[in-house]
Amino acid sequence: MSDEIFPVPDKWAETAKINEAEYHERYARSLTDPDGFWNAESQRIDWIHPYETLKDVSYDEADFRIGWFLGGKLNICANALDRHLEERGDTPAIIWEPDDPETQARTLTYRDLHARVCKFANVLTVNGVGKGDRVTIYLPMIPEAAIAMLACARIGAVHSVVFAGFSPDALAGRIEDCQSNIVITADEGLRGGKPVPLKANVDAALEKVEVGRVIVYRHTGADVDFNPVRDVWWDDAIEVAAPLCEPETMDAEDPLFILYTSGSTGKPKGVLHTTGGYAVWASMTHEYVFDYRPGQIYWCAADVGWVTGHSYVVYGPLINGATQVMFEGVPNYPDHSRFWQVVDKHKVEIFYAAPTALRALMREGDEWVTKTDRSSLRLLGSVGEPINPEAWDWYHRVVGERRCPIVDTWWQTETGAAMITPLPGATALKPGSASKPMFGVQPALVDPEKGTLLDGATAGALVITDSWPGQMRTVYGDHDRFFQTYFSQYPGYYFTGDGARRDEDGYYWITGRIDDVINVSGHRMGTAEVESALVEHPLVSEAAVVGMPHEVKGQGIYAYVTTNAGTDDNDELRKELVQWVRKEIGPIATPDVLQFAPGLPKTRSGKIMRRILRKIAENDMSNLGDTSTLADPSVVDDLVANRPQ
Ligand code: 6R9
Repeated sequence: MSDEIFPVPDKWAETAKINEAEYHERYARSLTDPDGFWNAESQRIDWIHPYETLKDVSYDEADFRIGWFLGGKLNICANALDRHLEERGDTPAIIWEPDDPETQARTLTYRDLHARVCKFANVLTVNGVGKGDRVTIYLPMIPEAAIAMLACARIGAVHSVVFAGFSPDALAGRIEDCQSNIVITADEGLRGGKPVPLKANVDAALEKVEVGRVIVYRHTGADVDFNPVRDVWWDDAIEVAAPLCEPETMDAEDPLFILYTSGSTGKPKGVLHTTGGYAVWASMTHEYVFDYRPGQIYWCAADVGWVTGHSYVVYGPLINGATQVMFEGVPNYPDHSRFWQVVDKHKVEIFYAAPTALRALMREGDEWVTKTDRSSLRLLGSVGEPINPEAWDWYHRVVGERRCPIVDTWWQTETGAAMITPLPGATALKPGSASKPMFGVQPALVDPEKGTLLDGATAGALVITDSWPGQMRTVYGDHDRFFQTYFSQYPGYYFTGDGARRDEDGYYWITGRIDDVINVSGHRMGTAEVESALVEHPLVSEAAVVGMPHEVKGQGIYAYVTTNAGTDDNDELRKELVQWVRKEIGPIATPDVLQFAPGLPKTRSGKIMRRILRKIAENDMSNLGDTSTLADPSVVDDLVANRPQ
């Protein structure tokens, strides 16, 4: 199955914006003539003043700097809204689908969105927010999240969106780190029918750190505490706000947003993106990766609390004048058909989601999908983690009925937007491979120990050898940490933290974070490879594999396996699965320990917390670290209690 190659469907090759020949031609041009290439691509943005110098970058410690489109002036909010008004003011920009299917969907045209953003920008100004100030946004998936972000961008304030699933502690830490003096929140969020006490969380966070103002959007109408000195109701403020707001003239390198992301060590880093390069990068990748043309209905299921929500819910699509679905809910509420019902209801053509959601749905059986229509779907996307060939196959065959290409987009909070990805009209697909670099991106593999560049078909640490416009510019408040984390390990390169394999066709296969590579008897083994083998077994729905200390082999393989609902997790099946992996990959991949796991410890964005799994595998229960950011901390107790001795 995993060897199968899916050629570009004829229809796509003929009609897509970029076909295979064009991909090669433009990619080559982006490297040999960056000035010409980026000058053309930068035209997608309305500049108040054109840039003077394309790029000023050095990865050397002594004169470390990253800058793009220097001297250029723009406003990204004006690019996302104002300039569309004439041509498509009455076209829907956001079709909001609520958590409860019985609740009315809301449609905001570009004109509606523009009017709301202008008013809210004035609300911010009245409440003391100015250019360069940091604004913390702690909102659920409602249009007001996009409105708040765009209002910040309009007046030059720097937004820091904190995912609404994070705890008061996590929120407090992020408010403190970027010293923001204002928080925008809602009374409650709503996910899968359950209220999320956002205002109460903000109140709890503000016992640890102080801010001058909290703006509260009334979403569910719940009764919440209200501090009349500090708190303001969104609606009350809007009612008296002036309707006009001129967009602030921003320098290409003025900060646009901070987004916190966890690293392998230390507290979360405030990844800072600037304005001009990010605008070009988010817009360009959105257009080419999704072959997007205005009028098409696009749905990115990511939360605005993650970078995918920034680049592919807010900035990329809106700069491109897209019509998109914004979804408040979860894939399995009220039942496992929800995603596909939303697709049918709004005639979604382009759908972009994370493998973890797909695997969860796959586990429930095909009928939830097949009983829906889905004939509107033309293109599917995947992001956030390696998509194992079995999930890829299911997505392709069951969800997309073999009609829809899958763009498996590899990128990071740090990279701003998609870096390695198929283009639907240009790239033959190999299930599980993110395939080829985006224009301007130069991936390379280095020997993890020696740091030397590796040629040809090989595996190694994934680095990017030169800058691209949407690259993060610093870790907020800690520029040295920025350099140390990403540029010190392999001097001269940006280190992604991921491992990858490049095959004989030059396709990249991301194998997971480099610290997830297991060295068994001197052989390097990608955890994703073992996981992928396990989930190909018909009874397995999800697997996570980590290294464990092994006296003879150096490292052994510890596999956590979640089986399909209703499966009897007995010793016989355990043996069968161990044999299965042996057979799928080879004796070198034989799991040393296989533990059945009814649930895996995941962050709320769906990433498996391998740190915890490694500790359990090492039998080091004293040091499990912070489990408070997990979607369900109780799964850890279960794993500890049932660890095979
Ligand atoms: C966009 C996003 C980044 C990390 C990245 C990698 C993993 C993301 C992937 C993928 C394999 C893909 N990752 N996309 N791995 N294939 N298509 O997810 O950003 O939350 O910062 O995570 O996610 O390990 O380094 P972020």
